[in-house]
Amino acid sequence: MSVKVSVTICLISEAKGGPFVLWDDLPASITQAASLGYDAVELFPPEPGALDPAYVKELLTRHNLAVSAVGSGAGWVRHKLSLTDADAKKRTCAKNFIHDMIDFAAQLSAPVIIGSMQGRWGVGEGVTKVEAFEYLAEALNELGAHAETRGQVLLYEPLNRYETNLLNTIEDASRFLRSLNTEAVKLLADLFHMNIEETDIAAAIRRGGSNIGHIHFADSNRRPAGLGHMNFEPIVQAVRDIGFSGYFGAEAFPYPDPISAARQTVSKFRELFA
Ligand code: LER
Ligand code: MN
Repeated sequence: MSVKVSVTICLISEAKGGPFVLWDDLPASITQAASLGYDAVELFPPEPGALDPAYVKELLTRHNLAVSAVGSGAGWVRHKLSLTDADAKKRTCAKNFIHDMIDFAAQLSAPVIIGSMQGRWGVGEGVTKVEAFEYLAEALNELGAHAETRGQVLLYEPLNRYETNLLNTIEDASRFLRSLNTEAVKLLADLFHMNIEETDIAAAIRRGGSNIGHIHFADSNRRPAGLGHMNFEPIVQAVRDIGFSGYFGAEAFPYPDPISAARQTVSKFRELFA
């Protein structure tokens, strides 16, 4: 099995300006992804019930595409729901949102990503570090077990320090995942966050090893791969060395425009994995 490439399609109007390649129009974006030679699309729906899975499946089948992953970021950007909220009711709403997103994604044979919904700890948040990690562990244990009943894993994404103070590196996140009582939670290694937080991105990928379930593919400046100063060759070698056979999901700014960004990414991917 070889590494595959997917492209993000964002359907969340509140996320405008975010690092997603294709936007708004699902059928047109799926047609574009297929015509550019992508293997899959990564979907960011505004709600778990926003899309009819049968309709999405029909579009995908027509274009011979898979879904690489489904993002849960709408829970944060639309509803300000976080798994580490001080308020127990809001934590339950956050878990329910992701639970329902897992059910939606499973119908498309895809895992769900927990990124911005992980939240943060601090005085301003009304949550101590110990409490936040307790809440996060409890949520990942429950949601990981739920994903497993749907034949899926759950993808936990370490983010850079400007987005969370929970877990910023692959090593810290790997250690945390080992403390859970489920093995269904895997890591999402986002090269943009790693470029900020890791000492050596390739070494971090080797350390993450088989715990890495998905990779977000962007350059150092979060522009499409090839438009920044990321040194991709050692990263690609590390990905090969760990036997990764998942997706490089293009999560980058639509720079200079969505179609050019999608074209640039797929051409850089083909060059790197030729
Ligand atoms: C989500 O995949 C991500 O990387 C976050 O930075 C989005 O806020
Ligand atoms: Mn990401």
